Amino acid sequence: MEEKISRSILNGYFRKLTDCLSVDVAIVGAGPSGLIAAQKLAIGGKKVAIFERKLAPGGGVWGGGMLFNELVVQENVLPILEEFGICYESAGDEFYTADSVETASSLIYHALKAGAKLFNSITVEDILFKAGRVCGIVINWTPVHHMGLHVDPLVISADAVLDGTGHPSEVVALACRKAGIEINTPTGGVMGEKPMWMECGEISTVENTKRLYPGLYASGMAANNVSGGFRMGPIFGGMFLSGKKVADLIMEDLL
Ligand code: 48F
Repeated sequence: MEEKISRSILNGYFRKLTDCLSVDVAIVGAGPSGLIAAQKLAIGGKKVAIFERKLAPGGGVWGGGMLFNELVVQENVLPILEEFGICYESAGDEFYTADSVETASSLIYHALKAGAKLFNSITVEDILFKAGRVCGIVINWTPVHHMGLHVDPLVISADAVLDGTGHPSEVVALACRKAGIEINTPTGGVMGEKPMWMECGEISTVENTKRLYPGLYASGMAANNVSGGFRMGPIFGGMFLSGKKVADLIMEDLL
């Protein structure tokens, strides 16, 4: 029995990973914008794989605001909450609250149910860059990074790479640094996030969600960091809309 259990796990995992060695869209980071993008792209028929550094996907959703596990959204994203089966309550004015644990688990559940594949405990450490295009990612086990081991990575080919890594915009930052590319921002590089200003941050998160270079996109706080948007904290409407917007852009580009 012991051998069968171990063999089943290995066969199941390697079937999944082998099938994802080449995908339409590789999403780096399973935060809210990446998970929503994954669900929309998978529903749209794209082959999607998400690579998440941590054991638990969900990014900054779980902790709500300062570990109070509630988050706030605006009226215009209630249809997305309803689509994902997330309960909400009116908080007065134009704001609504949702349980952050329910939100995180529902985003994960629906991305996977739509057909996206998720690989956790994997860190994206580089990009694949050929003939003037970002065409994949370079992956390694997160514990390899934590332990500082000298271990060569594996590579995933992708028609589109989405940086959903949150505040540090790790993928775009390393693409600029290592490939020396000029990206679609006013300075041609990563501009850096501005401080907290909720109204502006919510708007700029969506505005800054765009194709930055052939094959390279950013969503959520990564988009804001790249294009110099404001921070917004525990209000999540902009994140949800950013995930939806980037999925639409990628769908159009990959037609
Ligand atoms: O930061 P994060 O939640 O992404 P987001 O979609 O949402 C931001 C909000 O949660 C919050 C906010 C809301 O108003 O400001 O911060 O922009 O999740 C990013 C995920 O990417 C993973 C990281 O562990 C997290 O789960 N990640 C970061 N770098 C890498 C990575 C990497 N190099 N490889 C793999 N995963």
